Amino acid sequence: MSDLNTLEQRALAELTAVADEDALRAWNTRYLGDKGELKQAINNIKNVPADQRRTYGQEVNRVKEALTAAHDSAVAREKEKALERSLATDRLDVTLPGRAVSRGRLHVATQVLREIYAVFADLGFQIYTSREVEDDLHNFEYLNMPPHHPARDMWDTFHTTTRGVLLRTHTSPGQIHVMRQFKPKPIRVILPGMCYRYEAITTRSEIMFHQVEGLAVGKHIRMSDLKGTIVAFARRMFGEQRQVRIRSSYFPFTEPSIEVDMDCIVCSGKGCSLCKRTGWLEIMGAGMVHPAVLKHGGYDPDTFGGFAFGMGPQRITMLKYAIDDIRQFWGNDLRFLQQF
Ligand code: FA5
Repeated sequence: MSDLNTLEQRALAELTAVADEDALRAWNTRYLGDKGELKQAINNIKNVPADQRRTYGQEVNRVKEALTAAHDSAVAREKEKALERSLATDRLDVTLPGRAVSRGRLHVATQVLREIYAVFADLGFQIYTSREVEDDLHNFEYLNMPPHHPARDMWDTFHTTTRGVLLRTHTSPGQIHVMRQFKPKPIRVILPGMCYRYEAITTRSEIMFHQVEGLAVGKHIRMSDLKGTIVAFARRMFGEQRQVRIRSSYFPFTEPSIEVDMDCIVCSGKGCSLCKRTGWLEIMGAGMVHPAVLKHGGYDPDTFGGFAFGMGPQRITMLKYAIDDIRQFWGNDLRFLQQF
């Protein structure tokens, strides 16, 4: 018992002399730790004569509680001292300007897509989201390209390991989905989305790029409607003075097929390096929907007609901002992206 008393007095005396948090930890290990002196006193209980064990046990508990309480208040005291020290030495200048948080922004591809959506929304077009993984039927066959049709070579295709399943090479297969869903009603939609082509990456060509398809189907749709829509789009997107030129072309799913040029936004037709001295920039492929495609979509080509167009927003963005390399779009270089 007197050993316990001595232990308690010694521990408390040492605790008052403890000067910092390290010393306090050392004290705790020495007296209250797993291998500390108090633990030894508890283990010693088996050597105490049986008739004194109860009193000894009670005394050990009392000493343990006393030391624990003293330790807790020493911890609080040390924390208080540490706070006072830091208040005295660390200074906070609340007048310093804050660090600017850099704000994210929309990718230039998204910005231009949204501009295109706004123009076509004003012209009465709805947005239809079609799928990126397609089957051969929709990407080719229903678009008037049966197996072995030579025009399939116009689109270098990523095939999946499942036969007949591929990544769409253009947004045109969406025409079939939308027609089958809306038939027999008139349609006026744009179909934006990512397309994939297994081709060499160059300054003008990527293996993944956006297209915006347009489709109008109705009973009285004519080539002049297509032309009016294209002119309205070009002027809203690139300036009210824009001139549009139509050239004859070939797509299996339109007849007749055209390609559309717009007078160069830099030189207004005089000839410069952007338009390669021609005065014209190509902006899209288009045409009147082929009767075979209307039929596959569930519309009777004797009653219904339609026009369709397909443009590449990345190429359009390159024209708009004089970007000379399409690889910048998905290169994730912040110096490029932050300019928009
Ligand atoms: C087509 O893909 C047709 N489906 C367009 C169409 C739709 C015609 C409806 C008629 C009726 P084309 O392969 O030319 O056509 O592609 C259309 C546009 O997509 C091009 O003018 C170009 O802007 C863009 N494009 C095509 N390939 C790439 C590529 N590798 N990288 C970036 N843009 C591309």
